[in-house]
Amino acid sequence: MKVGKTLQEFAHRRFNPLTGEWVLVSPHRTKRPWLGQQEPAKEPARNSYEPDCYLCPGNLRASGQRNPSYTSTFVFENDFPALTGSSFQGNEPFSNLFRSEPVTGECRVVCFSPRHDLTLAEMKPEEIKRVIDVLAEQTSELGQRYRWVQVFENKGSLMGCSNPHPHGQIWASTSLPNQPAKEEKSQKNYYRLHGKKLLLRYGEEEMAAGERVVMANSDWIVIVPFWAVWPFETLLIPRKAVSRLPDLTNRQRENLADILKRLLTRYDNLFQTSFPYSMGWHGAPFGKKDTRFHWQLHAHFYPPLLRSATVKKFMVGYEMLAEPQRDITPEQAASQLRAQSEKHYRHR
Ligand code: H2U
Ligand code: ZN
Repeated sequence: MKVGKTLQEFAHRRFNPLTGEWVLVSPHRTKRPWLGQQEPAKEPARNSYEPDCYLCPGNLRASGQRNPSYTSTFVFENDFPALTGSSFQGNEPFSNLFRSEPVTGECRVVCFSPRHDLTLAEMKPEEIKRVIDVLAEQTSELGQRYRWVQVFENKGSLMGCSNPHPHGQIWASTSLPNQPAKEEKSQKNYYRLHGKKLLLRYGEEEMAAGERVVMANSDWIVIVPFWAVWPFETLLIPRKAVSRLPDLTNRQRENLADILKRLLTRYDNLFQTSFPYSMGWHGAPFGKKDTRFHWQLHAHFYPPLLRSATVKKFMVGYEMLAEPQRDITPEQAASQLRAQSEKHYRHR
């Protein structure tokens, strides 16, 4: 669906069919003056190896364990896991207003490569493909024991990432967390009503409209979703029905590496900075009930930056107390991302 002129000019709300939540869009406000904080852009030159980094090959971690001299993607058990193999047993005191439940799980850290200075955007497609293969293997292994496997990356100090060595994380849990629980419900309902996956249909409609599409290849599409909350938020979806990372064919993985590299390069070029974000994969939950028919694999990218390498969007005030709000429209954000080169600014 292409938006009419009114949605580019007047305040309105947009609905997110995945979560059932609304976002307030205020395009008329994009010209308001900005007197907020201008943090200085700091882009320290990085070495390919850092003796003090707990993720570099051969180095000591906080736990006292030493990393092997790894030469490609390396996974280890998080030394400070948020989920562990044990929780309480039996019943805690329970009432409608005081509910708790046990949860067990596992947390792992994934070093994308031995190089301390190499983000996914600057890795070779075949190296990114290796990361994808590892994430798929991990998902299928942990999915045998856990209901939900959350693969994510927290990138940049702005997002609270503690170490610049490019890495992702995997948290697996016996319970279905809030966000996937909402998406599970919506995708299941949509499939029941329409006999088709919600995000498959959505991707097709976005391809036809074009105005929110950032890029596509034969297997993947990247969209600034109609209901995006973060200024340059994107949604990455396979163009055919796929439920989980391990279900991707070799060809789809190669094309994923291609589109990831191109997307992340555009992100870096937008404000000429190593673009911070939180991103993560959502695939069909595991367990007894088969969720694969209605669930379409996808990744969300949530970058905090608004108008420069230092000016970010704050989710405060109205967002915390009422609902998310944005000024620039998703259509404007998509067009800005489309205007970026796919050659990385650091290599020009
Ligand atoms: P960030 O991606 O948010 O920076 O977190 C890095 C993770 O690495 C964090 O979950 C783990 C932390 O617990 N970590 C280790 O497992 N071992 C260490 O020696 C330090 C950090
Ligand atoms: Zn390192």
